[in-house]
Amino acid sequence: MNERIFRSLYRIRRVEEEIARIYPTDKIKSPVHLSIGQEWIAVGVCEALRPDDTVFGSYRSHAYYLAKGGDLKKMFAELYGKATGCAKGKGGSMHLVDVAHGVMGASAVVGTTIPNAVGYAYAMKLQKRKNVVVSFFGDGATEEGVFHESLNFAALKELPVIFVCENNFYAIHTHISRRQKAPNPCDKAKAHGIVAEQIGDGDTQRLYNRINAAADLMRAGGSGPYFFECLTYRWKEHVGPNEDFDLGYRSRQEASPWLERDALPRIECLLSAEACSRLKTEVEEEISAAIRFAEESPYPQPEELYMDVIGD
Ligand SMILES: Cc1ncc(C[n+]2csc(CCOP(=O)(O)OP(=O)(O)O)c2C)c(N)n1
Ligand SMILES: [Mg+2]
Repeated sequence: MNERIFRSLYRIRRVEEEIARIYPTDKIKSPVHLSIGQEWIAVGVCEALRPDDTVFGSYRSHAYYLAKGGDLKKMFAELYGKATGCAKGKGGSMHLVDVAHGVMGASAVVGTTIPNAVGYAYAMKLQKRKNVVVSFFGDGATEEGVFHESLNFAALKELPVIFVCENNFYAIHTHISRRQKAPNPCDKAKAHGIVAEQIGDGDTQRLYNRINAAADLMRAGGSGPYFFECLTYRWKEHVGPNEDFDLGYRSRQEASPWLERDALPRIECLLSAEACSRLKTEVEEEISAAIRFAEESPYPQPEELYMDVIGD
């Protein structure tokens, strides 16, 4: 298990570092919201899911797309705006999708995929399927009205959905304490009658165990939903490949304890040197091949502009 978790964490970290490296060349044609520092949440959750379980999430999408099994070549091609991308090069980083692997699509509009996940879980329940649905969202999404409507409905109908709040304390540049009088996501879930639990930063194994237990209970016919608040920190700027400590809304001093708790070395030290180096080599080769695939792929044809568009 530790090898799987390390591989997934390392893969996401390295993919996003490569995105940050390539970004200034303008080959990547979409804005990118990096999750460096927060990857452990997607990994801890998705490692506990089955291939036919589904995830819904926000524009900060790379980590859960990859952790759930999304195709890496199609992801890089999507970022490059190429026809071989997972959304045919028309969606970019904020609209990653891989339905075959249970990644049901990201959205740039804060909070919107929470009701999508709940609706999907309602369908699962009506069809008596044993699958679990996960909804990933940030602390900012807990300020949306649709968050509360969705939690209420999921609780009322006892749906097999796991809400995962990635609480990095910021919505763009504004700290949660300046946005909310009662800034505790778990309290909001409990107010809707949902079992809620907070997980400390970088505790991948604990998160994995807790998601596993919740998913097992729901598959065995127990009622959902469940709510997990994961404490975390965004290392890079809100959108883009750089740091942003020069902006003044947060300090390097505030960030440093979070950086010290990084999940990656915490799991790496549990593996043998041989296993680490083998896994790293495999991942690096896969990433190089995916970037090559994106670079060599064609752009969409002009006719593609009017395809997949809802209209008369
Ligand atoms: C409905 C809506 N309102 C406002 C925005 C502008 N916006 C984009 S990202 C963001 C911050 C969201 O913060 P959070 O949910 O905590 O996610 P994080 O970026 O921290 O992962 C906001 C307000 C938006 N995209 N959609
Ligand atoms: Mg946030």
